[in-house]
Amino acid sequence: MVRVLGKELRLPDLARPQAFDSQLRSTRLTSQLGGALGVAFMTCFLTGLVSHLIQHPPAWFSWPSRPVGLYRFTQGLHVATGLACTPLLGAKLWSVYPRLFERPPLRSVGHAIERASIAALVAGALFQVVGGVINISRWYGALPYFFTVGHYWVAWLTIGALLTHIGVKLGIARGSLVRSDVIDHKAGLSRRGLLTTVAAAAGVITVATVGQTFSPLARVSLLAPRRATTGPQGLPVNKTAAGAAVGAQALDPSYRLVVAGPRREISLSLAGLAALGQHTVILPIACVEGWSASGTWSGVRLRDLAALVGADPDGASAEVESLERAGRYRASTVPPSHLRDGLTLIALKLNGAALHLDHGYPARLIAPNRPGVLQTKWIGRITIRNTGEAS
Ligand SMILES: Nc1nc2c(c(=O)[nH]1)N[C@H]1C(S)=C(S)[C@@H](COP(=O)(O)O)O[C@H]1N2
Ligand SMILES: [Mo]
Repeated sequence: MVRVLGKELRLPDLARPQAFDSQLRSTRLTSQLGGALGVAFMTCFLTGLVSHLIQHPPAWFSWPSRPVGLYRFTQGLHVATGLACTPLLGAKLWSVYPRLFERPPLRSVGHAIERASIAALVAGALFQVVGGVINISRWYGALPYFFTVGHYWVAWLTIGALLTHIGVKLGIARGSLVRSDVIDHKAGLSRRGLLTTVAAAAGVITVATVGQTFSPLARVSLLAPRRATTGPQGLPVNKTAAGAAVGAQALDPSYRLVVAGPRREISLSLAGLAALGQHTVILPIACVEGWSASGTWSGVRLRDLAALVGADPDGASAEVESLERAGRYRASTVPPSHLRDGLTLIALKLNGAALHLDHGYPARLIAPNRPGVLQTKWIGRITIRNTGEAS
């Protein structure tokens, strides 16, 4: 015997439609849950798409460098709405549980499409949430696919299934939302009670996550593996210098930053970099995994380096390469929108001291409104090209 939602059940009963029977089930409840899930899902999908486009920009796409914290917000929202889908999806599935046992299972082609879309939707949603949580927990080995590629394509599949499902159900849902069903619920939870519980669960999950980016909530953030203030110099570390195998080269006194441009190539020692005009900016690192943390960075403006090598500071892009030999995030491209922005620095200092080795010593990129994966650490070489696109 097990107790489920206040009822005594024998395990074999769970596979029967009566298993979780409840007076609360109604088309209206399912529609209300569906509406909330639809909003959370769409928000999650669109913010995820933005993040993908920034990292793999097609020719038509450009992302501005201001407001500086926009990506921090959209990506925080992506992770929070994704996690909030879990209780919503659970409740919605519960609300239609008996219908999974309908006979005949497929009545018509339309019915078959409808059921297939639900199966794809549920499978896709679970895949995304489970994969996302595993990725945030940095348990990368547990995933049999490369996370960002799988996550991206399954997102399209799932959203396709969602749109099919909405197309099929919209009429029914609309009708049920304007009408109010009469349910007799003398005992147990009311529909409002159930919806409040689900909303509370989604809220708790959100709070438990956003603390990794919003420090007043950090202490209650159980689902946030990274605290915004832990790590050297008060900032979390994603990949360490040891993990990237760059320690020896980064600490070598003969280190030079090579900057190549249309007119010349220069090679700067740390003293040479320090002799150039220094600027200080306050900018966040906003990791795709949802955590973010602000730091005070000082260093040389990338646009000043562009001018030094004969590129147009207002119409050039830069390829920034790490000393790291392999590794997916060893290089990034700075588009003209970010290169021309005076907040984009080759940072030498963080929070008043020389960069910690794990934060990218001797020099790292820090730019406004940009995912953490593109803030390249331990820079060895920068190649700047004119694009002909001036502001
Ligand atoms: N060369 C290199 N730079 C890198 C990475 C990396 O793996 N290699 N990781 C990136 C990621 S995913 C993030 S979130 C930020 C984190 O910067 P931090 O460790 O200084 O907080 O660094 C970025 N820069
Ligand atoms: Mo990251």
